[in-house]
Amino acid sequence: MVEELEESLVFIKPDAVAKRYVGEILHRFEVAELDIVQLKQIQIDSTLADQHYAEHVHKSFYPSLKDFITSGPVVVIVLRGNRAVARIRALCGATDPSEAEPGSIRSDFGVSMTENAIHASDSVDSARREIANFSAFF
Ligand code: FUP
Repeated sequence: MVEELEESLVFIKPDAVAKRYVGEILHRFEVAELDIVQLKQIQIDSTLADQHYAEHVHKSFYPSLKDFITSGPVVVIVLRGNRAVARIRALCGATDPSEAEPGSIRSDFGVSMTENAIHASDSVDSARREIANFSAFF
């Protein structure tokens, strides 16, 4: 199969950082032979939250999502590897932890639709946009 080197923007959300799951989650990416290009613990502010979740800002759940995502530090990571975007999404599992595949990050560490442990880009185009949004913080 042809090598498709991709980058993805991932962040470990405040719930998982607070519960000290960062090391375990990073280990899963390293075992999957994904390379860490950038890694930093930051606080997402109001502007960055609105930029990152631009497609959700007018939805009813957004105020509580924004409160949560700005409530504590997140660990932002740019990962690179063969077919990284889809492989990382598979490692994360479905958005709702109760529906996420057993053994996936959200199944193991998420607690609700909002407190679901991790974000990962859903396409190569999203990854480009999201990496640009976060680049000032690296
Ligand atoms: P995903 O791509 O899996 O992160 O999921 P979505 O793009 O559908 O959702 C973006 C974020 O909104 C997710 F982190 C979950 C959150 N969300 C809620 O908090 N409540 C909802 O009802 C739907 C999504």
